Amino acid sequence: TSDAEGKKLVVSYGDGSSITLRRTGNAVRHVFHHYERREAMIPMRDGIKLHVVILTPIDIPGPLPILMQRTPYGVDGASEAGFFAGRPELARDGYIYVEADIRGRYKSEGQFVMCRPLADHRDPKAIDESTDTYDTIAWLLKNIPNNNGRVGVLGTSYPGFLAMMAGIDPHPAVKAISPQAPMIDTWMGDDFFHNGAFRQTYGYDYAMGLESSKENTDVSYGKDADGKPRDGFEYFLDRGSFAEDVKRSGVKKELPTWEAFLHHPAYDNFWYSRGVEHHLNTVTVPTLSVGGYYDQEDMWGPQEEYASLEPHDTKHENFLVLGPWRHGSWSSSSRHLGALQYGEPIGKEYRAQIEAKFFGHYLKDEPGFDLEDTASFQTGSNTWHRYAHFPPSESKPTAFDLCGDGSISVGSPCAATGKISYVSDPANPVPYRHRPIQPTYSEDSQWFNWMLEDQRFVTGRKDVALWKMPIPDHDVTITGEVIADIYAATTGSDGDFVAKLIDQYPDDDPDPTMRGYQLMTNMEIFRGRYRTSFEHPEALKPGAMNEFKWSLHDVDHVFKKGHTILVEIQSTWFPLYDRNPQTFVPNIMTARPEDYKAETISIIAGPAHASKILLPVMP
Ligand code: PG9
Repeated sequence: TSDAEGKKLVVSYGDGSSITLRRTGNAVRHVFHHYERREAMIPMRDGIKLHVVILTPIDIPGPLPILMQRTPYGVDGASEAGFFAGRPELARDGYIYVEADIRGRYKSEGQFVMCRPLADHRDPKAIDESTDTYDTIAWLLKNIPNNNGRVGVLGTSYPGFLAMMAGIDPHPAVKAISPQAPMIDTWMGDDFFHNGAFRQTYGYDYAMGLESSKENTDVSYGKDADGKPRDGFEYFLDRGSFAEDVKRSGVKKELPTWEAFLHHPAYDNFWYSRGVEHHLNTVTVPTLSVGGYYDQEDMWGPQEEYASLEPHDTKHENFLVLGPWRHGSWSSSSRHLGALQYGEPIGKEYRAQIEAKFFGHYLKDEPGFDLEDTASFQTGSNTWHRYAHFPPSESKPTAFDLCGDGSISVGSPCAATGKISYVSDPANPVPYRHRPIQPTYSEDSQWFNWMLEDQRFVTGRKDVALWKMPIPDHDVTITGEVIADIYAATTGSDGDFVAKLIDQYPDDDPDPTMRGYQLMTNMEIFRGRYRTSFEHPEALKPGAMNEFKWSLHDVDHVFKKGHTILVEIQSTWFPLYDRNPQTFVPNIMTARPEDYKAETISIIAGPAHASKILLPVMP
């Protein structure tokens, strides 16, 4: 409702509460309180000054806690409307809000280092994102009047990683952190590599966007002969290796992260030192990790973070929320993601029932936070579930054997043994989504929802092996980690394996848009050369059978009666991942055109070597 002049707008919520928005000039400011905005340059322990924007509500008596977000993406335009747009529940509750430019970005001084590794904190002069957070908080507590001495840190993605950094050797005022889609290890499973396979488009685009200047830079693949934006599939196929991408990019200056990709293709100390999971055993700050099952960038990070914190969580203050979200989409109140329908606004439910109450509890002693450990929105059944631990103890890893005739066998060995073979040709790789492919963050990009693409666009290709299991008479619920355990041989001396678990909807599904839809629930790649060590890759022996075992990460899904479980294995996923030449070379980043060869891959079906997918089946 609004008042007579339309200057005051009252928004009433179903739960009896309401907020007031005021109109200034012609615009209704989407604010819940009146804020004073100020900026500051805060000196760090090494003398470098970092820029912050501070928003203090002036219509709440206080004292109030501080809620902080640190970011590489620029805070200059930060306003109450901007920050709180995606978090109206926190806005309504009233906090002193601080947004900070990290070292070397936008208005902050110093040198930006991508995913800066932790320094040795015994050295009082050493700096990193953890010490910068510490020094910022020490200054804020002294300089913001009427704060209550408690600080919460939250953020999504790069800021999620920074929120985690706030919890490592934290300032004592840090009482709660919420790393949301944090990148935890960009070589193992987040933005830049997965199990050693290089995320070619993302690595190229993101480093160019962030390191070309202090502010974000747009990336373009140029135009084709008709003047249309060039298809990224062709752009990267034409160039070949990543070294050629760099050479032909037109970028004159050396981008540190491109250099890192070129010179550190394996999991050496460069990447190990950036792996946050190696530093989580001393964290005691209450932590709410949030992740999306369909997060196209940092799906692995929150799962790994929770799992690494869990063994040391003696006070039971390590919490996890998982849902079928893409990167950060819990800030939306949508009832669907692509073709996937939730039926309810699950982002809003998470924010109101969990996020706002988590910070209310730890920063203001408010009642209402009742999450024991994990909340997950289960797909298929479209229901929220709460678990005392993730995965829940009732879920049992169950072998779904991949048989020689394309069937799947559970509980007894495959009747049809043998193998399924396909030829994988790096000159004709399997696209990871419909073409044309635009730069990651460009206007027409479909990057955000590729994990939900109907896989019918590649199922049926000769280089995609397929297994099927109809579910005739009862639902199958899987909650926990999915693992691929494959025995395979290749005629080459290197190779990639991509495993995809798919829920195929029936042809008579009540929702016409979902008839026959092939929805991936889990998917992951493994680069063969890292079979025995991520640090020291080794050639595969042509023709020899080897076991390849890798995680397809967490799931919470019901395959409904009448649906079909599909498993697909393929050896290219382009240009999301660079092509494996299938000939062992010391560094794939610099592979020559003649190294790329078509090879035959065979997936073995028992009896002694049963290739399988392990599914966490619930009773
Ligand atoms: N996914 C982005 C990112 C995080 C960390 C490292 C590199 C990229 C982001 O959305 O911030």
